Amino acid sequence: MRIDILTLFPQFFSTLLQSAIFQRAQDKEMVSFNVYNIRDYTHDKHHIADDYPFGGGAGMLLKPEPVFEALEDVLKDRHADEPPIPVILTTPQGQIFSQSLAYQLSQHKRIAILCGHYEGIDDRVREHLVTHEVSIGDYVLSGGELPALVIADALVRLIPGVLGSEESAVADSHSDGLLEYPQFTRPADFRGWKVPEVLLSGNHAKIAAWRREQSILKTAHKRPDMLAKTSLTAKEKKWLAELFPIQADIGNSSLGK
Ligand code: 6GU
Repeated sequence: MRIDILTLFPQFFSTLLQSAIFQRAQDKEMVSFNVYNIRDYTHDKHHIADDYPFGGGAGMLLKPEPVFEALEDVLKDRHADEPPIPVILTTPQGQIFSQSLAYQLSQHKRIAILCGHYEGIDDRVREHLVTHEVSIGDYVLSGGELPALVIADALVRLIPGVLGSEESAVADSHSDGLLEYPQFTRPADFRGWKVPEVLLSGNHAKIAAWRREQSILKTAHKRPDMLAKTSLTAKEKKWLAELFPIQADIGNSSLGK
């Protein structure tokens, strides 16, 4: 997968590029990551990329010309027979990022992420260039760079082969609509706190059943909203309804969709 990032602050991205997962993914050529400075696509002496809003108001807006030129330059080597490349704008007005959107985006060979400008961006960019507007949550950040890093990180770890074992991405919290079950390593007894007996039993079927049960319980406790969108078996629903009579409807996958 190729991820192209367009930003006014390219220095933001060096940390992520140096992380172990990204390094390995790039070394193995499973992902290539390119950062472009929008300011490089200005033509004036001072490389000005923002301007005052028409109609007045506070703040400066990112100008359309350097953004269009930068994206056109980045996307120009796409062949006509290749699928369109998603262009993601990070903005607090976007759809909330989720594991399922991460998964959808990770299916593309290429994506581009345009980092939103903290004060705003000329609306013609959003209208004519951007294919997805994405927010990472209901709070305000100073710019779209951290959201772009969040999105890139979530995508890269979904690319097959990037993580050590494929299993670790599959078992992650959220991947099956449930939170991850509790995990333990040695010692089996730490300060008198013992690891659950079943995990030491060597009985893989029992361990899998325990983990599934723990995932469901943890999700019911911490994120009942997630449980409403996931699929549970009839037996699991009955068991859960006995434990949580008040949420008798949880786990009915038709509800949350
Ligand atoms: Cl994508 N941008 C900004 N500026 N703030 C945010 C956000 C994005 N997502 C949540 N808050």
